[in-house]
Amino acid sequence: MRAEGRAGLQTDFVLNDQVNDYPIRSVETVASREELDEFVRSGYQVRRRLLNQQTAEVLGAAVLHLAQAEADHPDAECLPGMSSYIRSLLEKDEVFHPLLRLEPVLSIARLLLGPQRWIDLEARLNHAGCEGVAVPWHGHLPVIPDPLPPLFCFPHQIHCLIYLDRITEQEGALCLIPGSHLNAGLRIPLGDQSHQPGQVELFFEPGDAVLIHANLWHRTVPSTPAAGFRRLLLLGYVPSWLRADVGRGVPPDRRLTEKLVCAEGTEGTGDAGDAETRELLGEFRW
Ligand SMILES: O=C(O)CCC(=O)C(=O)O
Ligand SMILES: [Fe+2]
Repeated sequence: MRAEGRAGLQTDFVLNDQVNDYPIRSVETVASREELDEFVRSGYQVRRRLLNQQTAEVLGAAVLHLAQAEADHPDAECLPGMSSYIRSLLEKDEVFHPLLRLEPVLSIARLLLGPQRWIDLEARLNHAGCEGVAVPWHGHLPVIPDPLPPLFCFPHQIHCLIYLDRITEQEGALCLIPGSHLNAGLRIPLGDQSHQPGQVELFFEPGDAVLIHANLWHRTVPSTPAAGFRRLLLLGYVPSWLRADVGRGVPPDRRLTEKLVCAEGTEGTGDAGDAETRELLGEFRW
């Protein structure tokens, strides 16, 4: 990698890609060097008015529409009437496509993580008027082994949370522990919603966003009965080589591994095979 003009926040990355004649990928951002350094240290960066109010409204309506359309699907990830996750948004509504090149988030992600990224876009929705809806303390990529293997690929990702509704005390703050993305030894028990030393509480207007390192510990404060909708988009900037599908070559007539994913003798019943087999076949859930 050759880094040039760092003060001007343009970096020319030369890729060690023989096949493509060692191409240069230039990345330029409006974010300042101080902002980037601070993000690396703290693991988060708030970006107010990333989207304008009208765009937030349009995207919020699209998220609600998809949540309603999927609610009765057997694989829907929803607690009926409370909250839901909607995955693969880029495949479900073209209104989300402009987010592929959302700046300055894309250039920040490329400068800090490397230029070759793909974008995973998901949404979360909490329904209005529901008391006690919260996400306890968690990080997004809990895959760090101890001891750390010498060639371990550290799960550095940036996740951009874009709020499409106003988030006040009623909907519940987003709480973060600055610097916790660098503390793999921090172990908060599952379901913990307690106040943690040094936690920061954030509230948002529609269109505001926060970038977090995927392993920054965060949670939401439980909603009150007066809560409005809480809709947010989650953009994940994932290394382009990190994918379960190869995306080329002759596709199989039948996916024979589906047999392995189903437990022996129970194929087609929906029972899953053992966790190690599923992991070896590319499954990852948290
Ligand atoms: O609702 C929020 O503000 C954050 C939700 C969250 O952390 C998640 O869905 O992983
Ligand atoms: Fe989260």
